[in-house]
Amino acid sequence: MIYFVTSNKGKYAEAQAIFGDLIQRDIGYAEIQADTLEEVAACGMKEVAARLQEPVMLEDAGLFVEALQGFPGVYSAYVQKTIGNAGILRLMQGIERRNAFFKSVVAYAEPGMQPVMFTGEVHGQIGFEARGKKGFGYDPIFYRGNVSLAEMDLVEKNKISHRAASMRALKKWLDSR
Ligand code: ITT
Repeated sequence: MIYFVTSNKGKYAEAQAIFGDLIQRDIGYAEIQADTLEEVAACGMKEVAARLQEPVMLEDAGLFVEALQGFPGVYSAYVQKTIGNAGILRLMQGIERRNAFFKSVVAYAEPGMQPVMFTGEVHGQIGFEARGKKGFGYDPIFYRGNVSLAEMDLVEKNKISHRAASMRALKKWLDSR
């Protein structure tokens, strides 16, 4: 049984659809200020692995907007909490280049084992308006074609998402041992 350390129910639901058996542990960990999601995840894993005696995974994700030089990137959680989706749409006013991607870095470790990490990305566009009620976070403003991630149900989102890609890679690695 794997413990998924996250405070985010949406993330947990998406991961559970891939792993089946999974236990959410909302125990928190320090998210360091760093330039990459990989550093944030690796540092979080060090802290979590020292506290838990079970197989454990955590995931750090971010939205990278091309015209904003990758912002909010590693600051995605803070930006979502502060200016939110409306703030991103405002920053993008008058900008035609709307390309953006989500990246997910999942870290996994068992007691006494060096952590492993897997990444996934989904590329799309920042829309001109927020649409949809499903998903969470930036989903309503992130589009694939004419459809926002918040208009997709979990099964559809899991066919294409950054998180589904990183977690499927981890699952494949676990299954192949
Ligand atoms: P943790 O407890 O797992 O850290 P979190 O919500 O803080 O939960 P992250 O730091 O990984 O997760 O996420 C950074 C921000 O990006 C946060 O505001 C999320 O809502 C948002 N985000 C992450 N994955 C997303 C997705 O699939 N769709 C939309 N927004 C997403």
